[in-house]
Amino acid sequence: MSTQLRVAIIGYRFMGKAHSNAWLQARRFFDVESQPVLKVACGREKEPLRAFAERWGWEQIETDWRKIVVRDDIDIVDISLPQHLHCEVAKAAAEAGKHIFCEKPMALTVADAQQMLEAAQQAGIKHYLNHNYRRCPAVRLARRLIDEGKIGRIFHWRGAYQQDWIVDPDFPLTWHLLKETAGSGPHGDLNSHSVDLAHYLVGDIATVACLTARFVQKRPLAHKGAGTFAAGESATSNEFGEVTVEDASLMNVEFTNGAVGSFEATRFASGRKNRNTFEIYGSNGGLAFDLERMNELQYYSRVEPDYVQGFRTIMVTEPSHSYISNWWPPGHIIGYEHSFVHAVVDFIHAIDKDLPIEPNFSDGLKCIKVLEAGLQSAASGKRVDVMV
Ligand code: SOE
Repeated sequence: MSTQLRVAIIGYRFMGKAHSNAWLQARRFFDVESQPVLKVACGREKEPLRAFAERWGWEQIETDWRKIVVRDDIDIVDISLPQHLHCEVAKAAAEAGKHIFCEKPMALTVADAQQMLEAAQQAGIKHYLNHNYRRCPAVRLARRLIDEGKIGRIFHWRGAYQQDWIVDPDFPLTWHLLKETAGSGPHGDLNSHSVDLAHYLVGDIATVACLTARFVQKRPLAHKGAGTFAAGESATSNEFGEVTVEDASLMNVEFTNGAVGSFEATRFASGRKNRNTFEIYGSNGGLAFDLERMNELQYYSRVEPDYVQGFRTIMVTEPSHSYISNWWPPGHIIGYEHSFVHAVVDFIHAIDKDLPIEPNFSDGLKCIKVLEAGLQSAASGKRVDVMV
């Protein structure tokens, strides 16, 4: 018998759209038992919120998130908010017994992330942290090849997450560029994805040595409510404000299994729009992934005869690849939004079958510990042990 899972979404911008689309598409393409119902959308500004709810089919709107998290007719709280708001909302939702689907990065600090995890564990709810790239079929294939021993002992991880949306010094001072709302710059926003992928594919990180840089110190103030990529039209008067996060972060790490790795996160890589890449090198082979070519995985095998060795490009669109058989025939590629649909499908499945889902708040906390150690290292100029 099909049951309903009634969803309340808090936040209606970039991630609000990506999540709404995922809630809508999940059951159209995948066999999940429960039917997600888009019950209520929440945000501070009534008019844009109403337009969002109408476009995406949310039944109701509400401007006070506190009212939403305690409603009896809500099963899931979807936190599509900037990270400085995650902790308070997640704790209240967990205390009210709601399952939580939360955007990354988990929180501003280890202390906040810890509180979120404790609240979720005490309440016994399902908690999912949306590092969506784990659910790209090519990333799933990378994990499968590693699990099958095809890469062997891993020596190297190399992650680089590069964007270029703030190279222009006139790009406005939006919330991503302020410590109070974002916690850090690309180190938290982008490296959180890369660290999560490294945890998933290589293992835990023991020590970090990091350096950060800020290239632009002041920017024109942004219009109230300006979104992430709201360039141009958002830059207001001649008033300027201080950028309080880093613009780039470079981090070297030691994994607990002896592998070593590097992470580069920047919003100043001209020409790189959303280039999330990793390379993994091991005793039996190598792997390389680039989100801008997300349907492909590069694989090199040392086990083959040397006269045919070389990196090959696997088109990850076969029915045997994760999630693909529910979409299109081979070669009919998928995109960014599909990773969100996969996350929602797995989350519903976890609730229906009472199964664990990853990444969850425990994985998120582990990630925040690495990131926080990175910032401490950048401030002190010293290598830092990651808190266990
Ligand atoms: C902005 O830098 C951003 O939207 C991130 O916040 C996302 O997590 C990333 O996937 C794309 O870039």
